Amino acid sequence: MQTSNQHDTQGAAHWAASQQQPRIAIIGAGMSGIAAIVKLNQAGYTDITVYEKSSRVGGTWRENTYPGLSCDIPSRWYSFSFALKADWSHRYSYGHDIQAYLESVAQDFDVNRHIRFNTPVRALVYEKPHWRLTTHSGEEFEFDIVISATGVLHHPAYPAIDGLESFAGARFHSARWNHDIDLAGKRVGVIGTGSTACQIVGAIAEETEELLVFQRTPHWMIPMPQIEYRKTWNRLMALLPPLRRMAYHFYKRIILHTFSEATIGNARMQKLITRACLKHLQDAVPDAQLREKLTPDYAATCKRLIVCSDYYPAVSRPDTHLITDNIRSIESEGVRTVDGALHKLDVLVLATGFDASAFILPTTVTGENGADLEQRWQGSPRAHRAVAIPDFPNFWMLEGPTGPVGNFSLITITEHQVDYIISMLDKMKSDHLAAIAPKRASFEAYNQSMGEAIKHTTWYTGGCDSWYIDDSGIPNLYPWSPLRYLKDMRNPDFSEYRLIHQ
Ligand code: N01
Repeated sequence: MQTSNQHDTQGAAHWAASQQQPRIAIIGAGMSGIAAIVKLNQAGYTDITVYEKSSRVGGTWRENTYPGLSCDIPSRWYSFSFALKADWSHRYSYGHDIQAYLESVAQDFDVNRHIRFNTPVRALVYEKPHWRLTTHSGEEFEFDIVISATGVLHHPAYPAIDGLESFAGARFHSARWNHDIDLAGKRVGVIGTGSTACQIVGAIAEETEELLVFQRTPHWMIPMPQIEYRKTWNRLMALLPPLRRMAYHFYKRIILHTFSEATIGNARMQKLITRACLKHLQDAVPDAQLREKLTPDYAATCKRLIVCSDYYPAVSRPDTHLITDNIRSIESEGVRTVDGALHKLDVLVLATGFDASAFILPTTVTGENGADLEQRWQGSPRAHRAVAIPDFPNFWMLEGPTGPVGNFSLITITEHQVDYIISMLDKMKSDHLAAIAPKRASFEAYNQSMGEAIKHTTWYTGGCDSWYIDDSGIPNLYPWSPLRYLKDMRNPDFSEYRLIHQ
């Protein structure tokens, strides 16, 4: 087994007792991995090795390359607080611009020197007080701290539809876009009408010969107030860093006080969002019959609210067909719906979402006394404050289960989680601790109070089904204001943790 260069293990009990650098492993070099590297370095924790399965940084923004890919959170806020960019081209950036931003931050902060690219991790085993990390190729390394930065939505969910494999044309998931296929002159089918599908449909409708959109459930949608930034405005942003900071906080405040409030029981905000969505539908879709098909029968914000202006005009085109009969099967020629119709297709796009309960899985994670993470979760991932799990000491998660996700910037959440982890490392250092893990009682009390609070959210009461809901049938989300979460991350309560000296 190998160990980090900087660490002298000879005779040392553990890093905090011997006043050495902790050896930190981070799994994943996406947005949260980059945030962790930069902030840990800034806090003086520099012995960091990042294991990245692919050959580039970027995570979800590297993997998703579908037409129309953009971020429905304004970029002035969807940015690292330590690297506010002046020259975004649009208020809502396109995927390639965000990927370029992540790569430039990685370069500016000399992040890549920590990363082992093309090195997926197979297993993590806690061998008190260290973690043994095994890569897919069988190499083994020892670390003091492990941070999972794998993101939430990275395992494509393929629909369980009979005959999926028998389709004779080109078929691919939205997160595995096949750029070799020219859509011009083709009959293209898109299964799904979530955030991803709406961006794709808006982008490809003009190019395809005919576009068939298979909708199982209509989604609520507000328009995206997109603008292209003027060069003079961006020059001003470059000259005045406080202006960038003001813009960051402006969007943060607006979004946290609108969308987030609506989901956690603010009836007024809920009503406003519903009204804005209905007006969008009325304005953008002239055909009353089509409008009816596109009108959801559950509460707005129950599923993730879609922010998109291109979808309704695209489905209103004469060469686009919204199919609302459920899919019975897929055949070599196309999709057969329950009314018996066969919808012939050349290309089939599966915009059917992701497995949102995997997080770091299928990497096997074994904690104290052989505790197995997958068995522990059993399809219903739970964590303490979304970052830690009892019996898994010194194992931290960024964007872990039951955290605040939704219509706001995950970068802000991640940065606060990194700060929280740094507080834990500082505590280990000052108190010479071998390990920290949440107390089972704290974890259970926290999750129980979340379970009660979730009953007041629209995710629970809104009458929909979504990826927010796990195998237990309960939304796997933070049920209070994200602002409360950010505050809690800034003020760790160490009494919730076992502080382990040996
Ligand atoms: O996936 P989804 P997504 N037969 O799970 C349908 C983030 N994101 O990739 O609604 C027929 O939301 C399913 O139908 P239904 C964002 O967090 C962010 O679109 O379940 N249909 C649904 O319509 C988002 O929430 C941005 O009835 C089937 C669709 O597939 C998350 O990614 C942009 C089916 C899946 O929708 C996931 O969005 C894009 C079946 N068997 C995405 N199975 C930003 O801008 C599934 N469906 C930041």
